[in-house]
Amino acid sequence: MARVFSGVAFLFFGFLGLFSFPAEAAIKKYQFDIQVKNVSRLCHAKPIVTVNGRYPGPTIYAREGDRVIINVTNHAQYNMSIHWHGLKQYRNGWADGPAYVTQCPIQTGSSYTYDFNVTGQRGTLWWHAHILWLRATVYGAFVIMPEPGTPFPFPKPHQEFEIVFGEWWHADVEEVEKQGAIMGLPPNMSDAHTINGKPGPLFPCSEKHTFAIEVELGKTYLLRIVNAALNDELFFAIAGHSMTVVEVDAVYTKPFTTQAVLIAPGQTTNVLVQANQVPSRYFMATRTFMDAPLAIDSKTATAIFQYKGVPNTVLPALPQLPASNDTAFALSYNGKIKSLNSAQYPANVPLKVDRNLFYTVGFGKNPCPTCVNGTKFLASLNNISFVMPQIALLQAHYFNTKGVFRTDFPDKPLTAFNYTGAPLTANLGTATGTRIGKIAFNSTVELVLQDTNLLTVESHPFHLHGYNFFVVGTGIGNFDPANDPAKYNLVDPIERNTIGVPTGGWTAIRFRADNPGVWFMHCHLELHTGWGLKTAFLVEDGAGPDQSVLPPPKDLPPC
Ligand SMILES: *[C@@H]1O[C@H](CO)[C@@H](O)[C@H](O)[C@H]1NC(C)=O
Ligand SMILES: *[C@@H]1O[C@H](CO)[C@@H](O)[C@H](O)[C@H]1NC(C)=O
Ligand SMILES: *[C@@H]1O[C@H](CO)[C@@H](O)[C@H](O)[C@H]1NC(C)=O
Ligand SMILES: *[C@@H]1O[C@H](CO)[C@@H](O)[C@H](O)[C@H]1NC(C)=O
Ligand SMILES: *[C@@H]1O[C@H](CO)[C@@H](O)[C@H](O)[C@H]1NC(C)=O
Ligand SMILES: *[C@@H]1O[C@H](CO)[C@@H](O)[C@H](O)[C@H]1NC(C)=O
Ligand SMILES: *[C@@H]1O[C@H](CO)[C@@H](O)[C@H](O)[C@H]1NC(C)=O
Ligand SMILES: *[C@@H]1O[C@H](CO)[C@@H](O)[C@H](O)[C@H]1NC(C)=O
Ligand SMILES: *[C@@H]1O[C@H](CO)[C@@H](O)[C@H](O)[C@H]1NC(C)=O
Ligand SMILES: *[C@@H]1O[C@H](CO)[C@@H](O)[C@H](O)[C@H]1NC(C)=O
Ligand SMILES: [Cu+2]
Repeated sequence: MARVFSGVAFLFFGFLGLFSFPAEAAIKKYQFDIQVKNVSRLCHAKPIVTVNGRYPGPTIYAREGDRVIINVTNHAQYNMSIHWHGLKQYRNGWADGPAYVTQCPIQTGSSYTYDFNVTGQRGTLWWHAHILWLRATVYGAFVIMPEPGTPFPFPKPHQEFEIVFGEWWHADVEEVEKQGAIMGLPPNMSDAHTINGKPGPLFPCSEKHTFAIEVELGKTYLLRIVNAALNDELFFAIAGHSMTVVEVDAVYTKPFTTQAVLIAPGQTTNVLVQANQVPSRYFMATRTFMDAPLAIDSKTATAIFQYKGVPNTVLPALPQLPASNDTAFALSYNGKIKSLNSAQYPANVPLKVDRNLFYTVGFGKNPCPTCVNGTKFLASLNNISFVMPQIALLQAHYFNTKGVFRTDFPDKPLTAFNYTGAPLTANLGTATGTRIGKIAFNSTVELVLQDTNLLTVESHPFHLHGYNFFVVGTGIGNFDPANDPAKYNLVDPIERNTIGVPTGGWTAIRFRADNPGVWFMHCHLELHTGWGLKTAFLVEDGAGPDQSVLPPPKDLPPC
């Protein structure tokens, strides 16, 4: 099958220039050299951490059933690890990547080989650095084609494009993060949003840095959209064109047509676009969605959707994006996303729940004598702000090393309160600890994530490693255990790996804990993760021969 790529940075080791997939499941090998490169996007060049000198990094192409082997060699000054976001890594947390959760970081000058099978998944996922804020520049798409001979459950597109959103800072991102930590305040916002690493012409000195795709009248295109931004949920639209959503987080959806897509950090969305308008140049644009009472970041990144034969002198028009605070659009859009739930791709929602979990999401302020105001912001689940260990949790679990973590994370808050009631300014102190929940192998789990008004309500995209989950319910206000479960969708809820907890609301997810290991769960807003909005699940081994964590690879980085 011939595929045509446009402008997107990629490096396909071993298959360079030859984009035909073998008919059989295969081994796909990649070399990732983490290296610093001087890059210019706005008015100044600056050194950034990259993979193979690319920004964004190379796209990984695999087929369902393939084995993927990626040798990551770290030439940068930071110790680093890479996460393959959304890949399930059955029994193989060693290849998942979050630093100090499943592995210690790959030290400067060292290599680590991520070796995993892509099983039972097809669609768009992505990869990113999983330590500090380094994912600001270290990220790329991960495309999984269906098995040979298996078509998409939607019309075959003429061509595909990856559309990856990011954030760009003028300053060194690690300095920005460090300054925030020292002051105990949110670090500076990014200076630009980007589409495939390019901000587009609405930013100063950015004219040269505009991503464009060329389309032909009458043809249909598949856009594989990834939100790799650190802190912003984003709207996306194409002037004059509607989009049909067909997949999210590598799970097929019931197709629906929309003028705009909403995508949270960590999420992916595949849309079909028909080039059926007057041939011209049209802007594709992305801008922040933020409906909490906080500063709105109104930066708009643009790229160009250009019909073949139209000269570059034609000025494109901007699409109409929903208002930055359009809660109604967000709720309606998310409500439309449902699993395809066909015979071939069923939604196997757990109907019986073995373990009920209820986690509140909150902000707090703890004393910090060295900080500007004597306090620093924290974020917590069930009032526990997670403290990163010095040894990876999975290693400590596998080798039974004591004292690294506790498995007493509470199943529900110690004290119930009016979670989303009037702004809570009392009780803002937050407990801290390396505490995780222990889950029996193959048990079914329901987790309700409840936003609170501790300091402020805000929406939080939660990401679970090692699993997809079903989003069985969501609502505004406080979860009502007596009445809300009756309204759950247990038939065709969407299955995904990252889901927004709405501002001042709740989301209920279900999954079957059939993947043993230690799996990170965190808000995918890097700001909040850094403040401790994270924990992990220790899923115990099963009794069967193929139900335990695999032995670690020999080159697992030392701590
Ligand atoms: C990066 O490029 C800028 C502008 O060309 C230059 O001033 C700066 O010295 C370069 N930095 C490095 C580390 O090469
Ligand atoms: C990984 O790449 C590094 C640098 O090229 C090389 O030295 C090392 O041997 C490779 N490791 C494996 C397992 O191929
Ligand atoms: C990288 O890790 C090693 C071993 O833990 C440590 O000695 C070193 O300071 C770390 N480097 C950085 C830049 O944090
Ligand atoms: C991947 O699949 C191959 C072939 O079935 C198997 O030998 C190997 O152990 C698998 N690797 C992992 C990490 O599960
Ligand atoms: C953050 O922004 C402030 C105000 O513009 C600036 O003074 C400071 O240098 C910035 N911090 C970093 C790390 O760039
Ligand atoms: C959204 O923001 C606009 C101005 O930016 C404001 O007029 C409007 O009241 C806001 N809507 C809501 C629902 O907060
Ligand atoms: C310190 O607190 C005061 C009062 O809450 C606030 O106005 C000020 O902005 C804070 N300082 C900083 C640097 O945020
Ligand atoms: C929670 O707070 C909201 C807003 O103040 C209020 O409307 C609601 O009645 C409260 N709920 C309970 C159960 O107290
Ligand atoms: C959170 O824990 C801290 C420290 O134990 C306590 O002071 C605070 O009241 C708790 N807050 C809530 C909302 O439970
Ligand atoms: C988990 O439990 C389900 C339902 O009892 C069963 O069908 C499935 O085979 C079990 N999976 C494993 C890996 O044991
Ligand atoms: Cu992640």
